[in-house]
Amino acid sequence: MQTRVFVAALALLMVAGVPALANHDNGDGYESCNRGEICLYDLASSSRYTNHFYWGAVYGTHYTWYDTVHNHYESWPVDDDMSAVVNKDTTCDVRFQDWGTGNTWTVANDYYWHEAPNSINQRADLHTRVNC
Ligand SMILES: [Ca+2]
Ligand SMILES: [Ca+2]
Repeated sequence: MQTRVFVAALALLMVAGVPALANHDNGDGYESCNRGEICLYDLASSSRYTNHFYWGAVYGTHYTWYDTVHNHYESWPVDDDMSAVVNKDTTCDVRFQDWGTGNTWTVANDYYWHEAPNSINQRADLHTRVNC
């Protein structure tokens, strides 16, 4: 029964043009980067491939990029692939970390587009909310 309700809700979401919830935390579920969301981007020069979060996350295999042009999730992971971020968290900065090098990168919740520096570009394994 619960499965049936879930499938019906999912179908409704898809009809409404809202991305399917394929990952654990996708912010508000809309393609636009909205207030409260930490918005990650695959490319430094384009917002086409994105993933949005309300909370901290360890990426692992849990998150893949959402293609805002073709409206579906791609197969390639966010893990070790983030190149830009817009932080619209209401209270916190966001800190990215690469386990391999130990490098971190902290981004203020200033609503601006930030390209990842070389030290962490395409290397981040997680992000946490800091300075709240
Ligand atoms: Ca969103
Ligand atoms: Ca890494």
